[in-house]
Amino acid sequence: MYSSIYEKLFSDSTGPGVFVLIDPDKVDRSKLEGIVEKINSSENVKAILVGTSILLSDDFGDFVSRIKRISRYPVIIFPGNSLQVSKDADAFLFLSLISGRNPELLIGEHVKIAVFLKKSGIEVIPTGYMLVESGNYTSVEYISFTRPIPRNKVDIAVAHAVAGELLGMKLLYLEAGSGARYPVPPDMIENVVKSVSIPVIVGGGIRTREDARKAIQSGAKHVVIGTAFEENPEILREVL
Ligand code: 1GP
Repeated sequence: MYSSIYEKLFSDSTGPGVFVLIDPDKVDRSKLEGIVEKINSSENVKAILVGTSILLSDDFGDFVSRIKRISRYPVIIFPGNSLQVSKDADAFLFLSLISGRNPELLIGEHVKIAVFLKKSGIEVIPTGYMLVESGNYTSVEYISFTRPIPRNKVDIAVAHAVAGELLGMKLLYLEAGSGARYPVPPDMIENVVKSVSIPVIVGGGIRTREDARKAIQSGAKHVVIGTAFEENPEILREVL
């Protein structure tokens, strides 16, 4: 029915949903299948993202295959660095941290894995990744050596989003960072969504039904939820 994961997730006929983030640095391996079963039991989910800021374990490929084996949803790599690749995933977010000015995260890490990705045949989704000030100092800000876009600078966010679209990105990810104190402000989401014709997903600090609904009502195609799911898997049932 759909020719790609991208089309399945982002076509006009696809309603809003949740991308659940599974962080390999946080998961007890003996509980992995149980976690995926929990995700499978929610109708609100659209995809599973797998990724982390650092990667402290040496089993990333096996970790992705174990999820893929039983997931009813597409499994998409959301890589914190070029070590996080696997042919077993359904798709790969080829992230450029366009809110920052760190060349490694604009082109350097990409060069390291581009040939592998192309040969692997995995579906690659070029994604403009935009870090937004979150009220606390997040891992992604520390690890990436970049400053987030100030929360009240909607015009700056819009300019970055449009630049990303014109550079050929197929998706924008507005990110407050895992464990953010505040999620991305609704007016920023709304203005970014209005300014581009590519889909926008939003994550970081989304903990409640209200947070998720605000993001969706502001035009986010899907929301990304990590920490709140780790703390309470039942959130998936009630979040949208
Ligand atoms: C992080 O946006 C994701 O990259 C998820 O953030 O852990 O705060 O839900 P949370």
